[in-house]
Amino acid sequence: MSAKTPDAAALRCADPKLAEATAYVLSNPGKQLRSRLTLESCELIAGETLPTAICIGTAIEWLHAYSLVHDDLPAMDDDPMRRGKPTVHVAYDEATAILVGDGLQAAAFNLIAGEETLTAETKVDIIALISEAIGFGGMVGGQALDMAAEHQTLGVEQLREIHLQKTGALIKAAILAGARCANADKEAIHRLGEFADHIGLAFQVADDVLDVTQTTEALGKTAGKDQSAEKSTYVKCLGLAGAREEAERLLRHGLSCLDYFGDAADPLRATANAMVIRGR
Ligand code: GRG
Repeated sequence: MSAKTPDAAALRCADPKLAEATAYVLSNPGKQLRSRLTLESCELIAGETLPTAICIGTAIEWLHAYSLVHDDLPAMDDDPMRRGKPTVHVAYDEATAILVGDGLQAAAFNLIAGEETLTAETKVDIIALISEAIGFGGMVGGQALDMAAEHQTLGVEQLREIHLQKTGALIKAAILAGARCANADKEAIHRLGEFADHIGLAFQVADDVLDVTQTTEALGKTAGKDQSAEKSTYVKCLGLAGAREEAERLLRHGLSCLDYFGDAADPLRATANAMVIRGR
């Protein structure tokens, strides 16, 4: 079972251009790694994929899509390509891209709020968990720190601080929300949280490596962007071989957190491996 293909019609948007631009984003959903993590983490705890996890995974994908649309804007990364197609501000215009992102963020929380299979208490917990992860102390704050770090060379500890927030927080929320909707106990949440922190960082390190080793065609977004924008990356800090080693070290540590769950965590192990060992 997988997350629902997000359907723009269900978002009830009366403006044809905004509706079309939203459909343009949602019809090209990317790898859907975060919703896969939500479903697998739910399945690990509940022994099956609950419909609730499909709803939460879909909402997480909408939030991720919003972050990419805004990240690509001229005021941020100013990127013309995403998922192999022109970015929203290129295919439409900048105002439309801002509104698509804003609308997707609201729609994601509305989707969870309306989910009938969740109790009110679990909904509030999950909405609190996800909103904290994408806000000032998470994805948005991490994005600001990352932008402020351009033209600098940061150390591994500073990069860790930034990317636990910018990239890691939503990945962690995806994993923990899947476990929370299955009523995971404190120990399971603790183990999954530590797994998530390491996998989120390893994913970012792998992304930095791919930026310098892959073509624009293979990535579906502009290759070499980190260097041209003078981003502070793991490759800049550690060199290519050092960054690869760091990704593997983080992956190993993350996977060790799953030992507690035995074979039941195999799907999560496979996803973690796929997230870090990409395009080599
Ligand atoms: C603008 C609010 C705001 C936040 C932006 C997540 C983010 C913060 C920016 C994305 C920049 C980036 C390329 C980060 C590296 C890790 C990452 C999120 C890669 C893209 O995720 P994938 O590979 O993409 O899962 P797909 O397209 O497969 O969904």
